[in-house]
Amino acid sequence: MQSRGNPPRPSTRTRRRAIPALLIATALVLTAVIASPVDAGHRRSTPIRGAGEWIDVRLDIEDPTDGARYVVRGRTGSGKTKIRLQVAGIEGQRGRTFGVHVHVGPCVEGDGAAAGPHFNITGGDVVSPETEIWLGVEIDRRGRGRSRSRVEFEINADIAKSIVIHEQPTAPDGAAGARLACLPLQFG
Ligand SMILES: [Cu+2]
Repeated sequence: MQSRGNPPRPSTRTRRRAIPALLIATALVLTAVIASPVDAGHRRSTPIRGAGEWIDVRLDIEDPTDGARYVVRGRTGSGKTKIRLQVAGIEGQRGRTFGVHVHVGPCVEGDGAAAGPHFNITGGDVVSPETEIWLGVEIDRRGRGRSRSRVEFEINADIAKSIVIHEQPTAPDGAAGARLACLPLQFG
C-alpha cells in the first residue's frame, strides 16, 4: 500500500503526452531564438547569392578551376556587406591559394577583361581588404576551400556584378595574376 505522504505519480499516459509537447515547445523556442536576431539585424539588408559552375574566362588553357563549383552567400545593407564563398572541385591543388575579389563587370565566357576592375569603395585611391572585397581561398586535400569578407560599405547589382578567381594569391597592391574564372553575383 502507498503511504499517504507520497504525491501521486503521473500516469504513463500523461508522461507520454508531455514528452512530445515539451520537444515541440523547445523546438519553437529555439527557432524563435535563432531566427529573431538575424531578422532584426538584417531587416533592411539585401541577400547576395550565387551558385553553380564557374564561368571559364580562360578558354585557351586548362586550369584547375575548370568544372569547379561554388556557393556565394551574403548580405548587404545598413552600411555593411558580408559575403561567404565556398568552392569545390578544384582537384590536386592542396595548399594552393587563389586570389578572389568582387569585380565591377559581368562574367563573359572567354573574356576575363569583361569583369573590369575590382570594386573599390574609394574609387581605387586605397587598395586593401577593407576598401575592396577579397575572398582568397586556400584549397584543401578534398579540392575545397572557403573564405569570408566583412566590410563597412554596401554593394549592389549596379556596381558589383561578379567574383573573379585569379591564379595567384592577392598581393598587398591587389594584383593576383591571370583571371581564371568568374562567378555572377545576384542580389535580392
Ligand atoms: Cu580580381
